[in-house]
Parts: sequence; structure tokens; C-alpha cells
Amino acid sequence: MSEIDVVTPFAEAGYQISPDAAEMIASHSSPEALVEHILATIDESVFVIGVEHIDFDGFELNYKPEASARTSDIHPPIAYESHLSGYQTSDNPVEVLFDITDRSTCVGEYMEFTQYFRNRYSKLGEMIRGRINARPIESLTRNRRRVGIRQEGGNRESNEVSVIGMVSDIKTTTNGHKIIELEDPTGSFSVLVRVADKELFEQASSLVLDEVIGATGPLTNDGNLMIVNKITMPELPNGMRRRTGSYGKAVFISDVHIGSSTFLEDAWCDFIDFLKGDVSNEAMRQISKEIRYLVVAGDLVDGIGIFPDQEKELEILDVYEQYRKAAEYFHEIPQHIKVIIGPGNHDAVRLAEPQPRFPDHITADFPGNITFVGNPALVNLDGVKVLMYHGRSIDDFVQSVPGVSYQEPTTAMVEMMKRRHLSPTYGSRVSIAPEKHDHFVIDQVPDILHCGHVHTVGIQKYKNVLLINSGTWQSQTEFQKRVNLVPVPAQVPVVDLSNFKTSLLKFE
Ligand code: D5M
Ligand code: FE
Ligand code: ZN
Repeated sequence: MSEIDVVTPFAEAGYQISPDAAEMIASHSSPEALVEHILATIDESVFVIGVEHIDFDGFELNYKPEASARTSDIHPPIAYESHLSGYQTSDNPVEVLFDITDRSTCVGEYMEFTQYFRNRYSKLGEMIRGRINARPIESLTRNRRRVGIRQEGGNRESNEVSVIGMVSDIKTTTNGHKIIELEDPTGSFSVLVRVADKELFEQASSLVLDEVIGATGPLTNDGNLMIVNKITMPELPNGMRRRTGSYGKAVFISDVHIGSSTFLEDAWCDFIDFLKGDVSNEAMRQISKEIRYLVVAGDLVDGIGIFPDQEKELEILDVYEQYRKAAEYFHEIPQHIKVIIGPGNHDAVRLAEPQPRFPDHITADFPGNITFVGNPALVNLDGVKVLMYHGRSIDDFVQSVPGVSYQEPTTAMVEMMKRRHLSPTYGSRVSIAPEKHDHFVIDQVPDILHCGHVHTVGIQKYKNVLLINSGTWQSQTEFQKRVNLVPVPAQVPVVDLSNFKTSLLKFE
């Protein structure tokens, strides 16, 4: 297949393809099959297919004749067998697709922020661009008078324009309307959402600072303001197909807080026993046999100096002792279960996000079946893509988006998905490091988004993505008593990887 031949099927399907990607496909050993696979799996929000959008692993898995036998019908017996009679490492592969570890470039210079926000704008703007015909903000401000004159004589509808911008300010007028300031690399512009426009006003009331949206509507006569009639968010594509074909189970936990005096050690040890298959309930034992992965989304230990007077609530006062204790527990987990651990705000890595994985002097104590990743991290668990994010930004979403609550933590995770961004607001609870690339942008749509941090449990589907918040192993702390945060400890979501059905196991 020549590069020209490669371009045609994509063009027919409405996609453009980058020269690099076309070259890569043309030089592949099975280009036709690869093209077919890309068209079947491509995220529909992609407009220009680049090398990064090509799911080579999925292709290898599905295309190789011996691998095509990987169906959920065949595999469970193999999983049982491997559990009972030793295991093979290759059975439960873990691939880290994306995290910041060893890629951090930021030193804290002012220019880095400009570059960071430009990167965010271009990635998220690209997702919106195909759906509205947006123009640079500069072209509105430059032509202000001309636009105004044209409007006076003409039809309002035909003067409708669209812009894509980052939300830099949100105000409410004395009449209750919302005025939103949007910024793109060429300038900034104010748009107005009328309080009478009920649905749109509700959408505008949920906007948060620094997210990227498209706004469409006519301009006022002086050309200074847009009266919005449509807001376009990056969003997930509709009707996205889910990749399937895996088998067995994955278990999701977070916020273990080992070292805290409120760490629920008895419940935790029951959980470890369950992972070992050491459980009296027969149904639980069956589930245990099918477990292939344990995913841990941060706050493994309680740390030290995380909040004032924390020492008073610590059982283990040395953070490295806390990790050694954690390592002891993880040594008890059967080796065939592959464990993935990312950090949270209580862990011993930099607080600014994205966070790198734990340093070697900490991981050295842990067993070899663990893959340490950064926060956030995108991992591929035998064909199932899991985006792990500790979830500090959930505190921001609860504060600023009506309807988002600690009791239902997945409501915040839906907001992340709509924005295709894990933590939009700069300068609030999350300390964001200005890296070259915005690692919070949800580029590749995962099968599962896994968060923790808020210590409550939530399981919800949003447009074919499974959202999980995995609670905690810590009972209510003094701080949480004061703010009336009621944790949901020792409950564990378990996902069937063949169909994404999720059950909640309780270890209280
Ligand atoms: O956070 C657990 C939950 O408690 C999370 O929703 C934040 C909240 N929390 C905990 N400490 C504080 C302070 N000092 N200020 C505000 N909110 C807080 P975790 O990360 O496990 O401590
Ligand atoms: Fe926590
Ligand atoms: Zn946390």
C-alpha cells in the first residue's frame, strides 16, 4: 500500500491523516488490516489522525491469529488454573501508556505557564474545532466597527459567529445574566448568557475557570459582546464503541492511609485475605480466583506534615516506616495479581501535579508484581485502558459546579469527561506544575476512569466510560468530622473485564 492509498480510506471516512501516520501505516506488514482496525477503533473526536492515535497494541492483539482466541469464553478457566497452579507473568500484562515520570521539564518560570496553557488550548480546542466554525478572537475585536455596521443592516442570524476560548472570568450582571470572558492565543472577548435562556444558563452556571469551550451566537450591534445561543464542550464522542475481549477481574482501591491511627487495619487484612483466596464465603472465593489486577489510585500512606497537627493522628510517625509497613502488606498479595500504584497528595512525591511515581528508595521494598506509575497515569491492562487520577480536583468541582457532591463522587468525574480534562482550574486546590504538555487533558478516551481522594464510593457509566471512585481504608478523621465529611471505608469495586459489570465488596 502506498501512502496515497493509505490516505484515501481515511478521507472517505471523513478523517485527515498526518504524513507520519500515513508513512507508518504504509510501511506496516499488514497495512489494509491496520487501516480497517484504525477506522473501527478511532476516537470519533479525532480530526487529524496522528501516530499517537494509532492503537498498534490493540491491532497486534486482535489481528494475530493466535491472539484472536482471546475471548471471554475461553479465558476464565485459564485464569482459574493460573491461580491454583502458579502463574505466568505474561498472563496479566501491564503497560504504562502515559505518565509524567522522567518527563518533567518544568522549573517554574513564567513562560512555562504560557506554554502550558497554549498546549491545553490547542488540544482541547482541536476537539471542539470540528463541530463549530470558530474564528480567532482577534478577528472579532479587529473588525469590531465593521461587524457592527454589517449587523445593523443585515439579518441577525447570518451574523452569528463562533469562538473557542479558555474561560478566564465568570461574572453575574445585576440582572442575573452570566458574562463569560473567553481567551484564545489572539485575544479575549466577552460573551453573555441570558438568565431567561434556562438550559443554556444552567450550562453556563456549571462552567469553571480555565476550561476550554466553544461559544456561538450573534454579536451585539457595537460588536463588543456575543449573545450566546450555544456552548460547545470538548465532550466524549457519542456512540463510542467499547473495546472488549478481556477476561477476569480488576479490583480498584485508593486512600489506604497506612500509618494513620484511623487506618482500618482489620478490614484491610480481611481484604488481603480475600485477595489470597483465604475467605470463607464461597461466592467471594470464586471472585477472588478471577482477580488479575489491583489498581491503587493514591494516598497509599498517611504521610507526615500533610496538615497541621497530623502527628496527633498518626500510628507510625516516620513516613518511610509507613511505606515499609505498606510493602509488608503487599508482599502478602499473590504474585499473579498485578498491582498498579499511583501517588496521591499524602504520598512522598512532589505535591504539584502531575506527580511522578514513587522514588526507587521507596519502591525497592515492594514486591516485583507492582508497577508504580505517576498521577495521573494511563495504563493498558491487557486491552482495557484505565485512566488513574487521585482526584484532588474533585474538591474544586464540588465547590464550583452545582449538583456535584462528595456523596456522589462520580458526578465530579462526569464533569472531567465533559471537559476532557481532569483538573481545569489553576490556582485553586490543585497545585498544577506547568509542564510542556497538559497531562490532565483526556486525549485518549479510557475504558475506565479511576479516582479516589474524597473517601466516598461511586460507580457510574458515562457514555461508555466506567467511572469509579474507590473510597478509603480510613475512618473519619478529626478534620473530616469538622467539615462533616462522612467517609465510606472498606468497600471495594470489582470490575469484570469482559463486560465491565461492577460489583461492590464490603470488608467492614
Ligand atoms: O482527603 C480526603 C478528603 O478530605 C478530601 O475530600 C479532601 C478533604 N480534606 C482533607 N484534608 C483537608 C484540608 N486540610 N482542607 C480541606 N479539605 C481537606 P485526603 O487527601 O485523604 O486528606
Ligand atoms: Fe485520601
Ligand atoms: Zn487525597
